[in-house]
Amino acid sequence: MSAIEAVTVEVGGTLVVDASGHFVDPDGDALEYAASSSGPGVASASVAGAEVTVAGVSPGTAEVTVTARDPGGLAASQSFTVTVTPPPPPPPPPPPPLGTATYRVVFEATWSASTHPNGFPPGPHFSQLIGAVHNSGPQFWALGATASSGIEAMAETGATGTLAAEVNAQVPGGALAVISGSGTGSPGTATIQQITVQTDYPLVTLVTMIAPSPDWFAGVSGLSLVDGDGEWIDELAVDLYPLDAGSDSGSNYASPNQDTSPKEAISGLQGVAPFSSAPVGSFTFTRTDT
Ligand SMILES: [Ca+2]
Ligand SMILES: [Ca+2]
Repeated sequence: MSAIEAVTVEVGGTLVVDASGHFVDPDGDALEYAASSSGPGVASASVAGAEVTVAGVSPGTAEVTVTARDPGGLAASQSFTVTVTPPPPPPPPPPPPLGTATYRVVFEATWSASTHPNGFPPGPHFSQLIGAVHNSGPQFWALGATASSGIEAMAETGATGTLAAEVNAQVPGGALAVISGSGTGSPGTATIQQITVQTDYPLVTLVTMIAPSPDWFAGVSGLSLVDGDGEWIDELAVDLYPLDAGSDSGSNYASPNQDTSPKEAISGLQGVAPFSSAPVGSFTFTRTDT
């Protein structure tokens, strides 16, 4: 009769020990086997014929005792140690699928004789909305930077073609798409019913000319629609303050064209005459695919 060797099994795993080779009946009688575990919370044991099945339940060690009994009731027992090891770590979760989200964009123009009373002009309006869905590669405008030809044209005349071409030059790789929308009288509202953003293109740039004006505009640059946890933001409202594109030197709403050459840096005009410190409008991005 040979001893049953110690065994090792993972949590959740099983193995089978054949007890028949470890017990011998001198009379050649068939033996009946039973098994019990000293720690069923660590390892359980069950028997089918002479096969003892050991199952790992939780990390630790337990003694499994196997008893063999002959028809006459004579019994013999032996024990073996079962070491239960932790299960292997689960594989890392797969990366999240490439996500998309859709948003409605509402531009609420609030530039008016009551919010900006100093010399408020007749015919106040904002030009057609123009911009891009993009990633951190391209930057279409920034405070302190020099306006591109597209930003200059937008801010001075409301034209959108040059800026759209600048965006399209970044597709694919830097930008996903041009986004555009109607203009509006001010006060007033313009809505872009749907823009689509992607995990790898989560940023929005969107601008509009303050009109009439020399080179003044409002908008956002590289606004992220993803929060700090990497989740799409459900709703994001951004106040818009007047900006100077640095490409025309007119100082009043109705100033004649005075090209600034070389261009100056794009700067903020909040609180700079003729503007008050109030915003000229806001963008509200509302997720529409949830
Ligand atoms: Ca200017
Ligand atoms: Ca100019």
